[in-house]
Order: sequence, then structure tokens, then C-alpha cells
Amino acid sequence: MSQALPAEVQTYVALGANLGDARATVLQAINDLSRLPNTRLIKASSLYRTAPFEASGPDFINAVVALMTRLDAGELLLQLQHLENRKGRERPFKNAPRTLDLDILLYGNSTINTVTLQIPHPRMWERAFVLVPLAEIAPKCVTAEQLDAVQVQRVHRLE
Ligand code: PH2
Ligand code: MG
Ligand code: MG
Repeated sequence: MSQALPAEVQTYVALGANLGDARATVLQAINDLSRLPNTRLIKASSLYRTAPFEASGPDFINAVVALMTRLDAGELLLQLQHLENRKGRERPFKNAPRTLDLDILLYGNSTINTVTLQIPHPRMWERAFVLVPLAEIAPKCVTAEQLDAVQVQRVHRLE
């Protein structure tokens, strides 16, 4: 008997980089995400130049993508870590400058709380560099009040 494919789930992934050619890295990563197994890219936000938030180093390039995937959340996390590692990601200290950071924001309606994975991303609502690009591609996911609360954080949409 053939096994039924797992259902597709809509997921949102945040991209960030502030080491090396961050803009090229984020564009390449969007392309890489569109080619993950059993996954398709639905939408990509603009790129944004953003001030480091509770972090050091140069400005970040950030973006958010919407994907439809048949990977479960754990499998998706492993794929994202693989892409980060391929970009030479190092973790010398918390929120250190990075070549590439890929975070799952939302995975369907799931709530997940394991040591390695928390969904919804526990800090997403405090961060303009996540909420502004997310609101661009999924306006229903972010309220005006949530955007208001982070409006002092510097976020500049790139052409
Ligand atoms: N990521 C962080 C901490 N601070 N600030 C900006 N602007 N962009 C980021 O992607 C970012 C950050 C932890 O992952
Ligand atoms: Mg992060
Ligand atoms: Mg991360």
C-alpha cells in the first residue's frame, strides 16, 4: 500500500544576516528555501536594512518568507540549520553577528515547546525586523497595535 503524503502546512521563516555580503546571502537563502524538499515558496517579503536589536555589529539585512511544506517542524528546523551551517554560521555568544540566521516564526497553528524549538517564535512580537516584513506578506498575522509597539526600532525597506 502506498503511504499518504503528510498534509501541507503553511509556515513563516525569518531570515537575517549581518556578516559578509548580507544582502546577497539573504537573496541566496530565499532561493535555497524555495528548493527545500517537499516545500514550495509562496511569498517573499522585501529585504529590509535594520538596526541590531539587543545585538552588536553592523546593520542587519532581514526578510520573511511564507512556505508551504510537507516537512514536519523538526525536519524543517534541521534543513534550516543545514543552510545556516553551509554559510559558515558560528555561535561564539548569544546574538553574535552572523552570516545567516533562519528562524521558524509560525508553523500552521502549532504551538511547540521543546528544548530546541519554540513555535510561535517566543520573541517575534518584540521585533520590528520580524513584524514589519511579516506584515508586508501576511497582514492578517500582525495587528496595528503590535506594529505600533515596535515602531521606534529602525527598519528600512530596500528597493
Ligand atoms: N537577530 C537577533 C538579534 N537581533 N537584530 C536585527 N536587526 N536583525 C536580526 O535578525 C536580529 C537582531 C537574534 O537572532
Ligand atoms: Mg534569530
Ligand atoms: Mg536562529
